Amino acid sequence: MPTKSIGSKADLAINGAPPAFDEPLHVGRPNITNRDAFMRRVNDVLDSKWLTNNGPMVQEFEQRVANYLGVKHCVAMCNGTIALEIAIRALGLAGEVIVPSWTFIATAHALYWQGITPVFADIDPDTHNLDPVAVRRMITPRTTGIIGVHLWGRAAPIDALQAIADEHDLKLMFDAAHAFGNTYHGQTIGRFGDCEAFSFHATKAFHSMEGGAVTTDNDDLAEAMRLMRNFGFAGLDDVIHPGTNGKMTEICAAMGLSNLCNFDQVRETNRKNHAAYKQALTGLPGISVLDYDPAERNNYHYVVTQVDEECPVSRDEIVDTLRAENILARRYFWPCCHGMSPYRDLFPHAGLVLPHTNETASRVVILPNGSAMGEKEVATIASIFRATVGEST
Ligand code: T4K
Repeated sequence: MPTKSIGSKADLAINGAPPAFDEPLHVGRPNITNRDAFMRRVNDVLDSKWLTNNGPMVQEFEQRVANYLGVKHCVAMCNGTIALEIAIRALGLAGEVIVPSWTFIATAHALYWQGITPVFADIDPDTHNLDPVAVRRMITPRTTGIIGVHLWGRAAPIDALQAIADEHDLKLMFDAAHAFGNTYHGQTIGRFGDCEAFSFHATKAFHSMEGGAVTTDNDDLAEAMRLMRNFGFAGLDDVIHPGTNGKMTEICAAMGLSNLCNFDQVRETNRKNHAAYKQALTGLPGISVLDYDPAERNNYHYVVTQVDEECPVSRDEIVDTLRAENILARRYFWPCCHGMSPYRDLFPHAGLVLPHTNETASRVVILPNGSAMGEKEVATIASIFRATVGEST
């Protein structure tokens, strides 16, 4: 609950006043949706003495997620990064793969970790997703694939990327870490490209504490990934494939199953908070809240505000002001992958072909959402914005 009302700059913690919240408000505070159902499942797991290795909870989780997404296979993994890595390996990607730089570092690392060069293509500043024209420009004889990212859960330009992949005989996969339950042209994300990789990290709209999955309609690909996540074991004492340990635990699957039942509630809470933010922040000079297409289904997990030139204060001043109030706003994903190690040293000139990435990512602030948030919290955050930009409240 907020602890003060804010009428002017003098009321701001950054100017010496007490913070607006005693407890920090996080971006990505986990939604704990159904504690009793989860605890019942935990007891079942403990009673069964089957804790991991493709147990009954994981199998049920895979089936339910596949049904929910309308895809043939869901291959559950221990986290989203391993899901990306296993998908990349199962698709046989090598050489260079085109990715956006404006994404969580795991998208690039999943390639680099396997000796593959991530080649960063620019984004469309309106959609925040890969610009297909920029993708074409980055294709070389070493390119083997494209990884589109559905940033903030808004679908990448799937059809255009598929056309490029078909034309150049490239693999196409998606990092769908943000997009659980969302649609593209009315079809649930999870079946596009060769496969899609999800993260079910605690901070995601739908989570299993730690977890991830690759979804696909391709039987052979799913089979290869199932082997890879279990060291390549096809049976007792029988390894037929190089593999790793990417297995989801039974307790994580239990958390995922209880959260899946309540996912629609989480989505509705997020939608209401997003609408409240939108209404409260609209009209402030140089501040806008990114829209979600009302014709699609969205999880509204990320409240993305953009701070433009007309705003009298900078993006970073806004972040510092909010953090002083105990509102832990985030500059996702700054300074983008090409600004972080090892990529900033390997490709010191990458930024030259990423003007929209640099410009747009430097203007974004992500605000808290989820079940820890409600009308009062959103109203207080809006009053902090108003005082910061010098509007009377
Ligand atoms: N691709 C994309 C596009 C992704 O966004 C991600 C992950 C991946 C791939 C990889 O998936 P995973 O391997 O992670 O499954 C967080 C998450 O750790 C990361 O999963 C997520 N993206 C990214 C967008 O956000 P950080 O470094 O910002 O997380 P952190 O630890 O600062 O947590 C965020 C806030 O939530 C903090 O204020 C603390 C709070 N928090 C966090 C946890 C874990 C809690 O209150 N409770 C908790 O249990 O990366």
